[in-house]
Amino acid sequence: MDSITDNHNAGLTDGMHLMVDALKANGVKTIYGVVGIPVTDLARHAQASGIRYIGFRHEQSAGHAAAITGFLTKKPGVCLTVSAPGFLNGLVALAEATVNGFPMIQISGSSNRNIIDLQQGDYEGLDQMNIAKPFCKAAYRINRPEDIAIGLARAIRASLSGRPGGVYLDITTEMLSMTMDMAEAQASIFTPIDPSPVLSPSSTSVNRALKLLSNARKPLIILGKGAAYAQADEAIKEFIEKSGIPYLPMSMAKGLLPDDHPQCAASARSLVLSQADVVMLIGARLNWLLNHGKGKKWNPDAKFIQLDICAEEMDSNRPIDAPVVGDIASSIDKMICKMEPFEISCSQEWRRMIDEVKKVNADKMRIKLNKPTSPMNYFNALKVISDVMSSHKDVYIVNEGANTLDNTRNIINMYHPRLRLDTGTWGVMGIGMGYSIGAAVTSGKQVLAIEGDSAFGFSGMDIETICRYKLPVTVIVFNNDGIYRGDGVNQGGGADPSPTTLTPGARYDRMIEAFGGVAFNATKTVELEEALCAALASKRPTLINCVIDPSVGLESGHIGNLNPHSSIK
Ligand code: ADP
Ligand code: TZD
Ligand code: MG
Repeated sequence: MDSITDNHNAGLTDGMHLMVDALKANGVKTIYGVVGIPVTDLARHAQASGIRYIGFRHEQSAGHAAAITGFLTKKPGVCLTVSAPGFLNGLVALAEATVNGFPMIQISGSSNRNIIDLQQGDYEGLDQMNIAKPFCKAAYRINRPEDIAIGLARAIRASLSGRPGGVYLDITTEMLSMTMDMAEAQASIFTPIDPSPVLSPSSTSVNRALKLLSNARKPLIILGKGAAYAQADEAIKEFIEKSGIPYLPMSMAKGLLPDDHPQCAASARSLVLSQADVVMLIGARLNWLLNHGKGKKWNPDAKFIQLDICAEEMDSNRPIDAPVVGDIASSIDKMICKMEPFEISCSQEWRRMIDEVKKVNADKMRIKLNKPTSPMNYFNALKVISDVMSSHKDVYIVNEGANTLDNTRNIINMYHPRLRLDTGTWGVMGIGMGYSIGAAVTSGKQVLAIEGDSAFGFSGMDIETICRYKLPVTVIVFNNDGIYRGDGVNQGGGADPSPTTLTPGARYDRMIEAFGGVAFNATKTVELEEALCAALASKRPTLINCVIDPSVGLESGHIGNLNPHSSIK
């Protein structure tokens, strides 16, 4: 008989059991993590209690899986890590979730407080809660089992309310084994009421916004991933269609309305940014991704309306003429209700201008997509993928890299909300396998990850996780032998490869064979098409090594202008 059973027999429970009971009572269905001291038994017990436990090869991927679960479900995804290094590995994902506005909770085991606080050198000893604080929305430590329910409620509420984000929850080794009366413990469990309360904007702010919009000659709506997160899809569509205003989807808002919608201005981006006179941002920040709303890409006289739940976001980069602070569902509903007397519409002339540019750009793109090359380039490879995916519109697309990211975003149309998951606000590498696993586990649907060869390397080992859990994930590695390109030169003339060079001719497909997955090596478009069709039909874990010309990528993809320009060469 083990000590846990002993405790149960004595009418006692302990911190570890109570933590699992509280998670379960709060509707946590999945925990993503890596086990070790002091949380191995917690994961075992979670699994025994009916919570799905997905064990990863690296905590960063587990954290990304939790973050994307939060984005997709509007409930915090949960990631479990061990102390010190495990905690630190997960912290990158927690910080990214916070920057992206995705609700997640990183629960980490930690060492004994008395040793930590006197810096006496415990096993994996680190003052984790204080380290986590600057990287997340909130950080809490639970020191006693009787505080578990409150600690978890605080974490859930902090992750979901206002602008969502990452929360750190520290559970100490000693707390996990402290005992408590079973009946009292059960009575302490509760679920927080209304953790992400409706925030209705003031009528004054809505009227101000509608008035501004009614005076616009060249209005534009920009949809961001906050709009996607809000799940107000029908209302957003209604407002856009009733108003007739063209819209630009930010990367993860693609598909909120289908990319082939007549009002979509994605392929006339430069025109609409440089000419729009009133811009309405819905769940999108004026950060670097929109050139901070100023500079030569923008009409200097443009006026801005911003719909956001976060009041302090207003005026962060430039003055906002009509701030509408509220949750997007309430804000859009109110705008629809009040729009009629304002006679919001869009001039045919503005729409025609946009349509003309769209047509010119589509013609230019068609030429690039249809030009055969050997080896393949980004365009003809993505043409194949785009054609195949047009009959698999409900498949998630996970996407990272530089050229691989930018070209995929432009070429692969999305038709449904929240199916495109990518590098997000920081534009970082490493989300690939974590987001793929999180999306597959949460939705039960198929995922296609389109990965640069460098990008894939950041989380590639977790293809073992994909194979172990038999997830319907296909990974295409755009293998151009390097970061941006594979033809870099060592400028010192030595034998070492250049800083951007990766192993030439690497066979990433062989990696998945080690774990029982399906492997393809595609050197021609016809091989790529066959491989992708087979992968989607089989739903088995598959990796396609897609050989791309090493000499066709752009330095930093479409953001080469952000590289510092050294005056000394
Ligand atoms: P993108 O990168 O797609 O432009 P951002 O991440 O910059 O989008 O912006 C998302 C914005 O959406 C954030 O400012 C966030 O506060 C806001 N937001 C998130 N959820 C909601 C919501 N439910 N209601 C209103 N605003 C929201
Ligand atoms: N490290 C992290 C965590 N994030 C980053 N964004 C980078 C490094 C720098 N970086 C980029 O911004 S893109 C990229 C790196 C390393 C990889 C680009 O190469 P790729 O894609 O093979 O993934 P392409 O198709 O060759 O451009
Ligand atoms: Mg590459």
